Amino acid sequence: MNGSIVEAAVDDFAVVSLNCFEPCAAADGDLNLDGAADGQDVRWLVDGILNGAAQPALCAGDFSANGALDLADVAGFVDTLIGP
Ligand SMILES: [Ca+2]
Ligand SMILES: [Ca+2]
Repeated sequence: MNGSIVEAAVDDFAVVSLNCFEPCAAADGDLNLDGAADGQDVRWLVDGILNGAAQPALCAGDFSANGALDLADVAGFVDTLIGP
């Protein structure tokens, strides 16, 4: 290139996908957001483990804090259901 100037420009682009996730607060087990962690949330946890889940259900059930509903969350969920 010996001193020559190369100019380039981007004149057209599109954002095809943008995911903005808020950090999760501590999981509370209330996956269906009805105000209580109870048996009604079991189906939501199972469905989330099998099929994935979006916020806020993901945050409510992600006891292992790894960003996904998985088997690692079951113990924390059960502890919440039967806890004091
Ligand atoms: Ca609930
Ligand atoms: Ca998890």
